[in-house]
Amino acid sequence: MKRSLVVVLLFMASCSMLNASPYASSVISFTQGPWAEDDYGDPSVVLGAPPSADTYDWPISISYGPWEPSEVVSLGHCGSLTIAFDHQVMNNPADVEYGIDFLIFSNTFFSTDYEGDGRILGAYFEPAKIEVSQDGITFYEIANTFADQLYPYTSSKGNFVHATPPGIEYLNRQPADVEDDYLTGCGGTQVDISNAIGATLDWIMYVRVTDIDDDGMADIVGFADVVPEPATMIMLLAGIGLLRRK
Ligand SMILES: [Ca+2]
Ligand SMILES: [Ca+2]
Ligand SMILES: [Ca+2]
Repeated sequence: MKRSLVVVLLFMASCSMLNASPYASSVISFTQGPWAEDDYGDPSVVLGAPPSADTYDWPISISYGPWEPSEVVSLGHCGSLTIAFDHQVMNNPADVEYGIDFLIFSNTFFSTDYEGDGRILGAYFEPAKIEVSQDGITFYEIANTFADQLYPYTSSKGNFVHATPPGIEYLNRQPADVEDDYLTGCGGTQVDISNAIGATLDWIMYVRVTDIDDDGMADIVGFADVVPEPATMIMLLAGIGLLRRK
């Protein structure tokens, strides 16, 4: 391959990455189930980046989730929300960002022993089923992963586009230590497209979340494509031959 062509291809790849938003760009459909709290019915709050702080400038952390109607939409009992990204969300291989492809942010948080030593005592989960699609018509359920569950997200990492290592323990630990274990990740539900049931998907563009039939009602705050570090991106391009010497 000619070097000039390689440069043009890299330029095009970086341009398309710059133009695309890593966050959900449109709401396709929303059906709120019964029993949702008043005022938490605007699905457009999930578009764009999740909030870093509430309107009183309290930063969002793994023990202080977003809570305002301008930040959170409640699915209600068995309600459903479908969003689209403005680009293909690629299925990262297992050695890139732990294989995680996109994140779903919610208002889940760790409860702490605030009258004692501050350790984490538990977590508030209100799980929603996750489905993915390439065309917005045929959806595939993601196995064993639920929105409004692990991990509560934090704004302390500076961005919302990196995955959190799997299997972080949290009970009886200090919140700051757990956030340290997130490394460059910010939390959120960690979704691997490879866990789609009944399909092998290289990419997706649509995500549907549906509250499951239990006591809790899932709340959603945002969606983010996981963007590999630039060095990893160049390695990926090299791996598929774009950087091969002529
Ligand atoms: Ca993946
Ligand atoms: Ca439920
Ligand atoms: Ca919730």
